[in-house]
Amino acid sequence: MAGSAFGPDITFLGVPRCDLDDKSSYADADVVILGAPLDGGTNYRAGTRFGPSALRQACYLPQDGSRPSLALRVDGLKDLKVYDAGDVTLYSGNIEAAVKNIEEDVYKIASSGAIPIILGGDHTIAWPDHTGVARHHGFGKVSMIHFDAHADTGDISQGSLIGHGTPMRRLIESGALRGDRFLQLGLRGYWPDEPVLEWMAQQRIRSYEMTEIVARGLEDCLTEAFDIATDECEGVFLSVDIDVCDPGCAPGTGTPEPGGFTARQLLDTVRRICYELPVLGIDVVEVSPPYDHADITALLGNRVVLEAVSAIARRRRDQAQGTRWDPTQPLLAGRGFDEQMRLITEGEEARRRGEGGKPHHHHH
Ligand SMILES: [Mn+2]
Repeated sequence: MAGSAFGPDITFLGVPRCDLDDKSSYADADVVILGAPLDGGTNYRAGTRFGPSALRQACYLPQDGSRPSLALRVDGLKDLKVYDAGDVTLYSGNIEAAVKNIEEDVYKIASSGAIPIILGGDHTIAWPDHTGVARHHGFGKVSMIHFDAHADTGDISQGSLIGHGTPMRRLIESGALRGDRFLQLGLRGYWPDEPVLEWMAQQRIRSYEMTEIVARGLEDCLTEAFDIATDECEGVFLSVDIDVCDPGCAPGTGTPEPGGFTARQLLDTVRRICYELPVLGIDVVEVSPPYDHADITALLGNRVVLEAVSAIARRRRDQAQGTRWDPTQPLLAGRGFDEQMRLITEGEEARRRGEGGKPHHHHH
């Protein structure tokens, strides 16, 4: 452990490394990134074992552990203490041991007071990811907002209780997650079947199928979901299956389903959740590099992580300073633009008055 399962041995965009076996190496962490290179839970196309590696490096900028956000005006990777613990030791062919190891590593991070961000891996990992967080904050105390084309609430898949189609049922059965504090957005297509839908209804899950989201508007659905997710819970676990996006925005995934979110919608939504809600854990799953094209899916997954970290940083800054982020603010407002405009305007006025062509560069 404490390294990447598959080379090169890199951290997320160059943030410092920590070792989960050495508590002092992440004692001051706000966020710890953890890779879960598992694809033993897939029922169709595999390849997500290469997800953590791709998510860590998919970017055209230097791997220097710094990413100032144009929109949020914070450097999430620098303003927060962010470490990368490397990949969980696991063998995709031994899924029972794999989920146990993932849960233990996530629990180590959560119990240190840091937010774990787990890079999948197939969606099987949501079971140990949420459980590891709930072991620290309390079973039933961590709601979940889940983005996915698929409900992932199956019971037994191809003879196995553990797989990427069943993690949400395991979480509700164990009591880690309350069914009535489980919000799903982006479902569509032709699965699950009636008996599974009936079980979901009995658990009082709130599932937003794409048609409802389009008819009502994403923002309305989110506002409603936020109220449910924060009721009687310590905080929220955010689980992002990249296949919530349309395959045009995320082709590199195991079970693509046409008709999903745009990349813009997903990034805005992740930003809004991490800015407005107390997020206790995050996973980004189902990025399968062997099926990707031009790194489209890995790039989006990398930006989902960055958007989350940036929004958490901005949330904490605004809470400390009593301010609030304004999404309508022009990019250059407050960045010397006003002074530049004053000089240009002054120069134009001078020209109109016939005082010469050059604007004044001195202050009055
Ligand atoms: Mn899923």
